[in-house]
Amino acid sequence: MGAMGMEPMGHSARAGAWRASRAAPPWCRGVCAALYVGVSVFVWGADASPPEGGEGRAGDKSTPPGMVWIPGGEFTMGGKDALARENESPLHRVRVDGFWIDATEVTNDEFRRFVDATGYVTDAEKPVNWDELSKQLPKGTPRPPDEALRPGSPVFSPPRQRVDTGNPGQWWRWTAGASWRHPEGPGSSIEGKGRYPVVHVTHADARAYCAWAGKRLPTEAEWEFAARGGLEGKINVWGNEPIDHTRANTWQGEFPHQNLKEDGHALAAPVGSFPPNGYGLFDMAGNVWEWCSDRYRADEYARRVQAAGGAGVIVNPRGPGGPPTANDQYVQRGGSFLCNDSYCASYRPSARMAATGDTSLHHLGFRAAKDGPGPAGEVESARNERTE
Ligand SMILES: [Ca+2]
Repeated sequence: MGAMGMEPMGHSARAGAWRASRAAPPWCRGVCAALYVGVSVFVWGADASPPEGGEGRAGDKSTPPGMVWIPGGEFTMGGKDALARENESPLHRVRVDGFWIDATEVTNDEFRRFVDATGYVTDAEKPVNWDELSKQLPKGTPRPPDEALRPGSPVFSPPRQRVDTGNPGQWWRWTAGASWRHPEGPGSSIEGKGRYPVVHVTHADARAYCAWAGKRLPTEAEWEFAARGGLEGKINVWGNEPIDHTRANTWQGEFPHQNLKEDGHALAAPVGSFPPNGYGLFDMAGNVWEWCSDRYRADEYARRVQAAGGAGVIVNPRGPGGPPTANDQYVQRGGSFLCNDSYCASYRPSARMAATGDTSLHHLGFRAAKDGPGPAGEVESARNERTE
């Protein structure tokens, strides 16, 4: 699901999916169009100039606004519960240094401040330069329809009746004009939604915001450690009790045609609408997916354990190294308002998802992190051994 936040899109990058499907499958119409936007990611990067004073700037001895200090510690990373996927194995011990992390997903209000201050234009708001993009696609790749080259992003568009959940194209619609300002497409807006999580942001967009704010994206290990809230080896961020509508904003009913909205939210919810975890972090389960800094590999855990000689504690893992490429996928965590046990139980803290960095989606946002020192000049703490 990577890109689509659903299983069937699996971990295939949009660009990868496109390349692999010269004869585009039905889902590719619209969804694949999103991949075209990707290349424009590289337009920004270079001229990104972090501001003198961004959100979250604070004296070293104070708490950055909206952030929570996560004391360094050790934990078991990965999952092997009944809903766990292969990419969550093997379980392995990880230690992370202390770090700050946003208590909530970055909101529309916060992102707007960044855009107002910098004039930043997100990738979903940029038209696609086909001449440039075609250089990165197989020779002979046909030019997509003009519609697919207009600025836009995929929007969740539920079918009216039961469908095969193996085909995300049945509920994702490439929507020209969809962006963080217009989450459901033209005609929708974020007026009155300042406290909703920003969505339709690519990995580059998220990094640009972080740079402006004097922050960074969390690593995948930091994210999972923070999500666990001090609990060790639990299935969910609240413990081992199964999910219900009071815990997180996910999907109740039969996905994707029947949304019972028992949790009160058909799509995203204002951040902080559900109880926080043990560290005081909100929406670490559900609501919107959150980008992490790591590049993604399904077998990353096996590789890192092997590299460590099969034993010991992995310290501050940062994901696969090597020179980045346009096809790299980046980790997403936390699941979204579309998660449902029948389909995608990714609200679990160990669940891993990924998409190419050029991906923007209706249910994909982020939260930021920041290095220490912590509240008492703390860089890292003793082990975190709180149990439920
Ligand atoms: Ca919901």
